[in-house]
Amino acid sequence: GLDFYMLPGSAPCSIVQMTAKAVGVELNTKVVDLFAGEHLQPEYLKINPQHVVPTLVTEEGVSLWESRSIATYLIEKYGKDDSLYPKDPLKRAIVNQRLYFDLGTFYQRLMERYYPLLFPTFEGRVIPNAEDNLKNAVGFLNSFLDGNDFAAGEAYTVADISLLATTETLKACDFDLSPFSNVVAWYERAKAITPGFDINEMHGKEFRKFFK
Ligand code: GSH
Repeated sequence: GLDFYMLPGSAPCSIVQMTAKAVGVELNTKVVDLFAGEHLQPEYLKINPQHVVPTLVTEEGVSLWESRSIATYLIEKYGKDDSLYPKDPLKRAIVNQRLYFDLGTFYQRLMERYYPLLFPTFEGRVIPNAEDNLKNAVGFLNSFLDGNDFAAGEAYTVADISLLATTETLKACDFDLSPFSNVVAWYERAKAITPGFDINEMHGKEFRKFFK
């Protein structure tokens, strides 16, 4: 299997693991204990100078990071077809929009809302209106799902995998999803067809432990 550096409880790691399952790639999982500072040790910095998980080492020995970038690489390299990440430029653009929304808006706002409560390095970084900003982001996702079964339209793609990982973390924070009925229905629909969804649930459970 490919060496895969990860931390239980990490949504970005979940994205890569679910995608690997979907395309049938074996990962050789190595836990990096961020709380013990393992990611800042010289051995890890050699693998990833940006010292984040997830990181994947390819067959060529090249390190890749940024979860969504790893996920799309795995599909392009190992997928049996392009259904999870369509080659059609417009379809791909919509999938990419959802992926970048997940990275830059949805997960970002989750982080701004909850990380100051959980992690010492984020203490004091309290952002005004963080709760409303997060609710707006979930509202955007809800609107993308208007009349669509999946995040990027009628077909299930890597955008669903990515957004499911963030949504799982949101659930672990006990965020109330019930006002967002499209999101609630999509979560169940997408969960039911996601290979290895138990991995996502494991990450959610681990994230929950960060709340003392
Ligand atoms: N946008 C990145 C992705 O999607 O892969 C986020 C990666 C990230 O921030 N990972 C966190 C980390 O490794 C853990 S979930 N933090 C350690 C550090 O930044 O030093």
